[in-house]
Amino acid sequence: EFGEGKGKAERIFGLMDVFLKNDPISLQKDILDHVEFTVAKSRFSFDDFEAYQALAHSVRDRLIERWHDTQIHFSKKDPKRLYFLSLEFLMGRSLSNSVINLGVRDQFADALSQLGFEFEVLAEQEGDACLGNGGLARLSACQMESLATLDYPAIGYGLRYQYGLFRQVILDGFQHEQPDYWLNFGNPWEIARIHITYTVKFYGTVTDEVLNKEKYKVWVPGEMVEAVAYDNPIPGYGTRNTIVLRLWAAKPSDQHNMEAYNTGDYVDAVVNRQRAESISSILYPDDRSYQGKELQLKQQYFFVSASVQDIIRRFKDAHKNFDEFPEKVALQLNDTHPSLTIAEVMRVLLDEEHLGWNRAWDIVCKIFSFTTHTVSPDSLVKIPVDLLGSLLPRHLQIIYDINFNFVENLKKMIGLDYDRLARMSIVEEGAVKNIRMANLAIICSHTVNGVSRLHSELLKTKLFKDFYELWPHKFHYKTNGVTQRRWIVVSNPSLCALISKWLGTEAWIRDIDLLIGLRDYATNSELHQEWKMVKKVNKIRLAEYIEAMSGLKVSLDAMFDVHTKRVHEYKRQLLNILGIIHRYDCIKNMNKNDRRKVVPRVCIIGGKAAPGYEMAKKIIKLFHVVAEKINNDNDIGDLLKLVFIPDYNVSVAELVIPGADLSQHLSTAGHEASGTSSMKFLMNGCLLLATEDGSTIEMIEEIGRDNIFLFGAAVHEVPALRKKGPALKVPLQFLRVVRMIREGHFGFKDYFKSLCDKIEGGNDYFLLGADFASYIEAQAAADKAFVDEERWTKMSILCAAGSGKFSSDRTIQEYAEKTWGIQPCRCAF
Ligand code: GPV
Repeated sequence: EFGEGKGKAERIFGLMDVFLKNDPISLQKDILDHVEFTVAKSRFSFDDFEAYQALAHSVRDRLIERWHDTQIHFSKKDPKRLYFLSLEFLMGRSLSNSVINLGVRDQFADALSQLGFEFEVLAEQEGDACLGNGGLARLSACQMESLATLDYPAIGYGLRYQYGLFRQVILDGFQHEQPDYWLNFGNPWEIARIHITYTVKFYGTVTDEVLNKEKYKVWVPGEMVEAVAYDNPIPGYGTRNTIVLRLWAAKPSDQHNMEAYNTGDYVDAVVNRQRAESISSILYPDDRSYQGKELQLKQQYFFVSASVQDIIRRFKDAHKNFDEFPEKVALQLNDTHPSLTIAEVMRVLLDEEHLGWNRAWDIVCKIFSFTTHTVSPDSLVKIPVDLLGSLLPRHLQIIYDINFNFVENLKKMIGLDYDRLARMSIVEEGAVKNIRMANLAIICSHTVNGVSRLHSELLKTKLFKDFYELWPHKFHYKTNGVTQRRWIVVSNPSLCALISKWLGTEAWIRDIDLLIGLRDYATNSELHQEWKMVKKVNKIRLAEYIEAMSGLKVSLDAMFDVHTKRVHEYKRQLLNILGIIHRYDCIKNMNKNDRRKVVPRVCIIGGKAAPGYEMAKKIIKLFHVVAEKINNDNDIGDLLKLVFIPDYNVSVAELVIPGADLSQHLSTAGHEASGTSSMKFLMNGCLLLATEDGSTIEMIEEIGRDNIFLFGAAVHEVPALRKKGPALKVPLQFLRVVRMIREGHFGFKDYFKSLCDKIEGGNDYFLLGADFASYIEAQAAADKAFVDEERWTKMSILCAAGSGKFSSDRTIQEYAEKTWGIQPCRCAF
């Protein structure tokens, strides 16, 4: 005990300031202390990177302070908590977002300038945390930020990959992948919790044992690995609440008995143990496909088991009776990847808590909700039974038991419709027997959410039709959203200031519906001037980046036309390239007079292809060869410039999106579950050229058809077009541009043959030919609008004004109220 007479807590309070101080002098002292004691550099000599590190650590102190307060508050109130389980989080950089959410950005900027540093310059020192692939992973990050801002008691769980998504390097126009060893320079944003560890078991056998005359299953594992927690604080905006994203890292287990008979054995044994770390070492770079690899399954279970142990430990700290579990715990499965959680919770309740099947099943049915992010059956995780049985023998038994009960009940409800029973069964029969994780997730979740209205309709009528007919009440949707803190306040400070000025308040940063107020000024010429200035500032920033990266100088008068996202055939980057070739071809064939009317464009493409996705890699190469030709054609000059932005990630997006005039979202209708980049562009007043797919349909409702360039077949037209096969009529212009590629106009004739074959002669699954004419028309409409500056600016203002629906705050509130049943729990200090 401390002191005499006084309690320990009081004494501790007496020893410290209650809160860290945020005046410029205190901040300077804190930063210098971190330079000296954390970074271990002299306070008289440190560079930008060291200054960034010290700065990050002083911000981290403030995060920890608030997070502790939030924890204490949550423990006291004991609210129902949301556990958000996702194998991917694309957090990007943390510094700017943290200081803005903590409300200390200006104070830190002042303190730094007095020390001779510039905040923005130091912020550029930070690397990206790329622990995810694309939209799904960035959505998780946006949702965590909204959960914190809206004061929800939530915890995110994920994996602490040592290697994030590969870095994309372009050599000779080809994509190459380099490992992203992002922890090389340390990570000030995480807190290693070396005491929070759990043992995760693999392999082995299951035996029957009797305890108090009851039979129990006992799993004797063949391998054990430790999971160590790394906590990443997520501060809310305009609140003291700071929640945490807990990421698990694999470490060798101490429980292993090592028998060594000689030095060689001993060294081998230690090296083998070290292999345990490989479980969390690498993020799989193929989004939307599970390749049946054992390591990937191990990864999923490692993550699931550690998270479930942590959740149950927290519950048991405050509760004795598991019947209360559903009142305190909501488990959100982000796609099928974490759906082993269901079997794991069942296993713990049965084999470790001995609740018996009926009680355990009753609890499991009340706690899970599942969100799917795809329309394609190929993206659903299926695990070969043999693989699952060897790695997780007990889980396979449990899944079989769940399936047996389900199928027996189903027979009573739908009779002996064997085709339908086979489709709905968790077990897929065939040459290789598989476990369908989506079926498991649907059967055991109380709610299945889609990510846009259209997506949800497609789930009900196609992908999960059988289940929808059985349980219509389970199926819902929450249209995705993105956080305006990251996507306006952090990434577009000029626009942020402008919006606050015209709305007369900063309240829209927490309450995005206020953006609608901009509509009142959509034709105000003063706003128009300022709005154009903001766009210009952002275009200059982007142009400088392009020049630094590629040496290419681009004209600021040109339309910056951006198409950035993962490269996929269904997203149709190829359609964009064919359109560019067509544009080039047209310009080449114009007389001088007509050329004067051409709207100059800078066509910017960026995005990674999965390393094994051959067609996507060819698309990247095609863009480069076309760029090579056009950019070096003196005849064309500034009328058309092509730029590939390599290694597109969150921080690059923060730079690119505010600088875009037009953005493209070209997925074949019915293929993009939602799409979220479109929301970021919309908020930043960038016009959209898009198909009526995913969330775009809802955008049309918000901003009106007049303010978006739409093209292409609608969802209901797609099947008929496909059916036509080789008889499908495609425009001559389309055949002409494909022929140019085929005949080697851009070189690499043989290499691009398979690509051309895939879009001609009835093989054009994604309907590039069918949509080509209307795509070119929409592009012409965009050109026409762009030359009418006043009209364009008005459209741009109306896009931002109408983007309110697409905030993740709205999404999260809907989830909280309708799916998770959680309440805000605001930490009031
Ligand atoms: I399944 N998505 C993704 O990024 N990776 C995946 O493996 C799968 C889906 C995306 C969808 O393609 C987008 O339409 C959607 O907006 C996003 O997930 C978030 O829901």
